[in-house]
Amino acid sequence: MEYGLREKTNVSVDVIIIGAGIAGLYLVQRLKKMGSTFRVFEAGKDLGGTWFWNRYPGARFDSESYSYGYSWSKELLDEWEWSEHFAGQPETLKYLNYVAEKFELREHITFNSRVTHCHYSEAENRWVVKTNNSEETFAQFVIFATGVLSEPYIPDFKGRDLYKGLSWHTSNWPHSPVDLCNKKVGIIGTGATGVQLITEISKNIGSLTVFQRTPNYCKPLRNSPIKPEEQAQIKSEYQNIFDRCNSTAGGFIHDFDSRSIFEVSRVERDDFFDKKWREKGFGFWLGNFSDIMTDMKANQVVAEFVREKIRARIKDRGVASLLTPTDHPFGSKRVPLESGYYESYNRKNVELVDLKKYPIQEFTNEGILTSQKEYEFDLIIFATGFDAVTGAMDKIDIRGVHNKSLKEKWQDGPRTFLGLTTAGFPNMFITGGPHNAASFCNVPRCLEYNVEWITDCILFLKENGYSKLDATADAESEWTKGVLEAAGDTLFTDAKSWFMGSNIPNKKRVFLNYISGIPTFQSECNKVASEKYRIFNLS
Ligand code: NA7
Repeated sequence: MEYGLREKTNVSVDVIIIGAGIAGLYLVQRLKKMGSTFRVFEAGKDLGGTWFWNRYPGARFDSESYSYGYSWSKELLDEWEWSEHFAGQPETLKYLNYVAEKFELREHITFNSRVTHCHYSEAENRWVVKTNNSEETFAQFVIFATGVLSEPYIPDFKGRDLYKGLSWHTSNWPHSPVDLCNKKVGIIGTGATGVQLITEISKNIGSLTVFQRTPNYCKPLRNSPIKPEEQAQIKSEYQNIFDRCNSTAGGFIHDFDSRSIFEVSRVERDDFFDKKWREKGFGFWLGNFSDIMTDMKANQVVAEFVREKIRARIKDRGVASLLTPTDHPFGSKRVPLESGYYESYNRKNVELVDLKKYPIQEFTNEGILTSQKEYEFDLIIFATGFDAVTGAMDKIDIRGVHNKSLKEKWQDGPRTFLGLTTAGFPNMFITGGPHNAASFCNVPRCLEYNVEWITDCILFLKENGYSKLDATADAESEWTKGVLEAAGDTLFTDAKSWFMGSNIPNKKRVFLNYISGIPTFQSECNKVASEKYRIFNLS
């Protein structure tokens, strides 16, 4: 049987892919080459995942553009030219569409199809997948390419439905342009998304009221167009760039300096900080001294440096104080990269409300009532983040062996082997799952690796006459323990953040990412593959 469009009418295929974002698209490319039969279900009306949904003004990479694209086609790398060092959302979505057209991926995707059920039938050793269109499909393998930050979170504010004006979450920004120039707008949330959005919309708006619970340590992005000579250099160095990314902790071109902050003189340290601060992107965070994320004293030195930078940019001292973080270590939450964020608060029509002092009591017909006063708005924007890493899977009724629900299995925190599989859910893979390097990564670098690992594994099973692969409870326990122990040695566990699941009420507070770095992760996964996947239960 051939792959392709014809399979859309088939109810039984080798593989079902859920999601047509960065991982989903590459899976299509790989499975096509392998000659597998497959279906792809995508909830959105078009492809692109994160870059399809997150089209709010100001949305852009915080990875260097040239480190973000797919690395698997030399032709693609030669053809595509990023216009800026950190591309905006429209360009990234254009890129993904370009890839889909070039490699003829789009026709394999069924859009507007949200998977609601995914049940494993032990008797038949196959998965039964249902969508919101009541379509039922069977497959030997199922791959969740559902994304790390794809399940929007809107807090359950009292009276939220009473509000009569416009409102939406940043990941549901309307597709047609929104004119805010005479509008009274309120925004809740000052994470990486809020920071990008506030900076952009405050330039041309009636008034903007920012409701902030916790300030962040933001670092200048320092974006600029890519000049023709830079373009040529990037193209000639692609292999080095990707090799470099795969050798670092987070898959970015930046990596921690091997020295401790306390190893160098004060002058040397300040020079180093200044140099890193002037760098583009995450260099100041992920390229800083080796101990800033493990030693609180080291972290405090960096944090104070950033606080000084923040204070210097805001005219009003009270506002500056509110925007200066003191309650969590620098970098323990994702560091927002900004391009004029702090200056937004020097505008007369931008107001900052401190929710720690004046919490939101309820929504009203006209707007928001805090413990201090009522605010009236034409539009309220929720920049309140995502039920990260596990949220998209939790929303699907996933059942494995003995009809066991994944949501129940993970209620005290996720348990996986390699962050790619979970015991009792045979032939099921996750591309950006919990305790996988992809959840703390320059995402495509890790997703590409995962897609290749998963498809190689499927090929191995087929070629060697195995029909079933399931992680053992022992392997899973060891992996989970190792991931959590490594995280426990860092300052990441000190913050309330999506890294810890603690941004969602009632979600178990447990580290969701993988912190031991790309080389360690890949070497563990490579070992499993080179040992012919024998650590799994194979039959
Ligand atoms: P984040 O980083 O989770 O930020 C969400 C923001 O929303 C943050 O400022 C939260 O404040 C705020 N929030 C959440 N719930 C509430 C309530 N109930 N009341 C007031 N404020 C609230 O999400 P983003 O979308 O900005 O970024 C997610 C990732 O996307 C980012 O890490 C990048 O990888 C790209 P809090 O800090 O919890 O006090």
